[in-house]
Amino acid sequence: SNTERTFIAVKPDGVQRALFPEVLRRFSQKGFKLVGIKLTFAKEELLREHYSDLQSKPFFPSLLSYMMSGPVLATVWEGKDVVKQGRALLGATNPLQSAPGTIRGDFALDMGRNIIHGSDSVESAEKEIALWFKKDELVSYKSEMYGWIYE
Ligand code: DAT
Ligand code: MG
Repeated sequence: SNTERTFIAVKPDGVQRALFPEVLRRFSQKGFKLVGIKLTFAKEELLREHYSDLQSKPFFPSLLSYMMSGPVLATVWEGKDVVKQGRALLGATNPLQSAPGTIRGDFALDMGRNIIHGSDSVESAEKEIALWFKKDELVSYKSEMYGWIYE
């Protein structure tokens, strides 16, 4: 459906390197609707929940300090197949394996500096949106571009 939602976060390096406008541009121009956005310092407790499936990995401590090294641009996007399409816009987890044309493929080299996060399933998107945003921080509005995006 056209109301599927995903959580996309520009990580601290993406914010500091001024890549966030490029991320917003790519998601917007693909046809997705921005329904939530905020610049925020992620708390350790939130990150432990966000990355709970990775807590036993050796890279977990460095992942947490990376994610707390500066502000994160947290966003929520809505549209057809947005979770899977969003992952395609991001590219592979390892930027060395991300195709040119993807965000990580165009702007990153190291796994621990891969500039952006995207939910990997509709279920994790719902969990992550609830974790990062309060209900009243998400906005409902009619996108004037929808008639030109959807048949
Ligand atoms: P993704 O961010 O593509 O969803 P993930 O959820 O498996 O990937 O891992 C979360 C982040 O953790 C990832 O963006 C970068 C880091 N990471 C994952 N695997 C790693 C590894 N083998 N070595 C170092 N960092 C890793
Ligand atoms: Mg993931």
